[in-house]
Amino acid sequence: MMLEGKRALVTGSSRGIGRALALALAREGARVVINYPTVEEEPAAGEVRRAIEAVVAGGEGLPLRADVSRQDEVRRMFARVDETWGGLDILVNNAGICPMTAFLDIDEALWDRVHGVNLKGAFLCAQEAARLMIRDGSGGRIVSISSISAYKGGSVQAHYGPTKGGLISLMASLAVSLGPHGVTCNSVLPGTIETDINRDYLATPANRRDLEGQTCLGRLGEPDDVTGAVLFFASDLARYVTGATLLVDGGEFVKHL
Ligand code: NAD
Ligand code: RM4
Repeated sequence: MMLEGKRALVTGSSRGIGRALALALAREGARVVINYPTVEEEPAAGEVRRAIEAVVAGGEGLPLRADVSRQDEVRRMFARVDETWGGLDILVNNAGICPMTAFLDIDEALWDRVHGVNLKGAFLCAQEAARLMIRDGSGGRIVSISSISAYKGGSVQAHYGPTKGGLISLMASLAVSLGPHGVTCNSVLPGTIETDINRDYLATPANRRDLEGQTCLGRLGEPDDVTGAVLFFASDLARYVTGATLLVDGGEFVKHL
């Protein structure tokens, strides 16, 4: 129970990595906001709440709808969190999209949408979280889910990789601004984790084989493979770590020959 009594919010936690993170934080004793973007996602967010209640005695999940790319919705969500729990200790910027698209086919609207969710969304949420954390003066944790795509290019990710590089840079600047308030800001960089975001891409056997072969461990990741790194940054174990990055990629980045 490393996070007993802590109040956490995981953006985009109705599915995939976010869902695993919400459950992992709850298992460590945190109350968790299960953020989701649309009414269509409401049943999935409700399922995560029930899963938390089922696996954690006294566990509490609070589903809240907000599209993180919209400041009005983000502000409303953080106001609800503050009304309900009187503040926030941990923010995990996890919401993200990656509509795989060849470079020449990426139009302005798609570029803006991907940046709006992945990078602006993290900025908007971090700013609201920081206001509460600074006000309460009890420190805090901001963890952003970046990606190995911050470092490596992709033929169908020219709109996505820059948002993930941008998150590392955003966390660096926030580490500087928020350090004096005892708030740490770090980035987790997953490799390829099987979720809805890459389901279609991985359905092509050659794509799957290629990505599996790029790892040292010889397999793709699953959402639970990412939770340890986030729990580390979210907990007291990482109390002197800020502005850092941690690859969780099965050794994809270091593998050359
Ligand atoms: P996913 O598609 O399963 O989940 C994405 C989640 O984000 C969903 O719950 C979705 O509802 C939510 N979301 C989308 N738009 C949103 C918005 N505007 N506001 C709020 N929530 C929104 O994908 P995933 O793999 O679980 O991705 C989670 C994060 O991990 C993303 O930031 C992704 O870029 C990152 N990531 C994934 C991988 C991977 O291989 N799966 C690798 C590196 C990084
Ligand atoms: C990740 C990484 C993965 C890809 C997902 C969509 O950041 O690039 O390989 O599957 O994005």
